[in-house]
Amino acid sequence: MADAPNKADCERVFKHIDKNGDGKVSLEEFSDAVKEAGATSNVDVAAKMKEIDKDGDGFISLDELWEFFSAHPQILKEAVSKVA
Ligand SMILES: [Ca+2]
Ligand SMILES: [Ca+2]
Repeated sequence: MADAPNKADCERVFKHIDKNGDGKVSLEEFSDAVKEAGATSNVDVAAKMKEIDKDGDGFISLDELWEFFSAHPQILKEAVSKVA
């Protein structure tokens, strides 16, 4: 599968989104990332965050982001092209 999501790509995107480098993505950081991706108009950021934040601690971990990108490889591809 040429389009299979790649964990190294996921890590790059995660590091890019995690602006303060504390190893987790807050709602604020996530919201900035969504804005940066230009998808502001009809994205409910808080709802999306809840969808990705499986354990509900209010932060997105690398594992949680990876799980999301595994299910949505096309979004990972777009994200990688933006941080590259
Ligand atoms: Ca952070
Ligand atoms: Ca979490």
